[in-house]
Amino acid sequence: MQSKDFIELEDKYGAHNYHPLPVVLSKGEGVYLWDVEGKKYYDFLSAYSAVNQGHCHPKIVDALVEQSKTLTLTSRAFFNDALGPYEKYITEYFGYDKVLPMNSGAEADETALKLCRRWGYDKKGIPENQAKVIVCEGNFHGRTITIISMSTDPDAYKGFGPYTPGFVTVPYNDLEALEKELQDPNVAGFLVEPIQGEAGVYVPDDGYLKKAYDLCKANNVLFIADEVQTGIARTGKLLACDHENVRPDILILGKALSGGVMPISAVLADDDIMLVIKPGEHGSTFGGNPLASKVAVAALEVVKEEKLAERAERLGELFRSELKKIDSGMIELVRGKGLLNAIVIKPTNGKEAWDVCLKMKENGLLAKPTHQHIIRFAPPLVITEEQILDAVDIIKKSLSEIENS
Ligand code: IF1
Repeated sequence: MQSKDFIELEDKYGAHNYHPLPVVLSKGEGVYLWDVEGKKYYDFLSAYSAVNQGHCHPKIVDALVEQSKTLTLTSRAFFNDALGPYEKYITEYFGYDKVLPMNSGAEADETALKLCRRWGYDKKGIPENQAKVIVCEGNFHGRTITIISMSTDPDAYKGFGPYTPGFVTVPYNDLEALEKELQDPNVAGFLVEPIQGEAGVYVPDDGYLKKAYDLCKANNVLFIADEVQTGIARTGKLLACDHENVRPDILILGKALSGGVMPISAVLADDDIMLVIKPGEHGSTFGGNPLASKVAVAALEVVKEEKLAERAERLGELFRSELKKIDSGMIELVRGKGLLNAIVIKPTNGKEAWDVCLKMKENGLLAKPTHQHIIRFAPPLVITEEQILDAVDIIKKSLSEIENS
C-alpha cells in the first residue's frame, strides 16, 4: 500500500476531526520520521511536544517492553509494585508532596479543576457551587466539554453547548485585568499556560508569571500551571515556570511525561491541596497503571541523563538567531523559548502557512500551522546543532521556492 491508500482508509473509516498534512508516517527514530514510501523527514512538531526525548527512545521503549511482559494494569482497586516507586520518584523530581496520576492532558486539567474547586470550598470557604476559576483568552487546555467551556476559540467550543459555568476570562499577559478579577472572593484558582502553545507560541512578558503568582497568593487563589506542552524541558528549563522561579500550587503535566510511547499525565500538589479529594471521589481505570509508572520514570530519567533542558535552551537560541537571518518577506516575526518556537507567516503570492508546510514537507521537514498564519517549530530535544542548521536551510529553501513561485 502507498500513502494515498492509507489516506483513503482514514477518510472512509475515520472521523474527520483532523485535517492532517498529506504524509503517511511509518517509522520514527530520534528526530527523524519516515513515510511509507521511505522518504525521511525532520520532525518539527514532536507530536505537539510529546516526543521531547526523540521517537522510540531505546531506554523508554525497553521500560515499556519489559513491564508489558509482567503486569500492565491492575486498576486502583488494588495496590501494585510500580505505582508507589513512581509516585516517590516524580514527587521528588518536581518537589511536591503528592501526585495524582491520570492519562491524557485533558484529564489532568480536569483533575486540577476539581482539586481547585474542592480546595475553594473546603479550605477557602467559598459557598457551595460558587467557585470560579480565572483563565486566559487564547487558552488551550484540551477538548472536553468543561475545558472548551473555558475556551475563547469558537472552533473549540461552537456547537458543543451548554457550557460548564464558573470560568472568568482575562487577556493573557495582562496583570491589571488579572488583579481586578482576583478581588472576587469566590475565585479559587488561576489556570494558565506559561507559554500559550496553540495560540501561536505566545511568550508573556518577563516577570508576568511571577507577578501573576504573587497576585494569586495575595488573594488566597491557587496558581495552576498547565505545563502539558511547555513542561519536561521543552522551553529550556525543566518547567517553563522555572524561568521565573515560580512554583505552581498545582502543576499539570502530560505529553512528554511518557516520551510519546503512551498517554501519561499527572497532577502534582502539596498535601493541603491534594488531600481535599478523598477515597472514591476521583480516579480513572488506567490512571497510575504499572506500565505507565515504569515508562514515566524512564522518560524522566532520560530528560536528566541527556540534559535535555540545557540542550533546548542552547539550541533554541541558535534556531531563533538563524531563523532571524533568513531574508524572506514571508517571515513577519520569530518567537519562542527553548525549542518551542514559531514564525508568523505573511501571505505572499497567494501562499500562506499551509503552503509553506507543504513545501517544507517536500524538502524533508514536517511542521504544521497553528491557526492560519503561524507555524510552530518544536523538534525533539535530542536534536543536534548540525541538524538544527540543516533544518534552517530547509526552511529557508522552502520560503524562497514559494516566494519565487
Ligand atoms: C488536539 C493543540 C497543542 C495542551 C495543553 C492540555 C492539552 C494540550 C497546553 C490536552 C494538548 C494537543 C491536543 C491536540 C493538538 C495539541 C495542541 F493544538 F490542540 F492545542 F499542542 F497546542 N494542555 N494539546 O497543548 O492534552 O488531552 O491532548 O493529552 O487536540 O488537536 P491531551
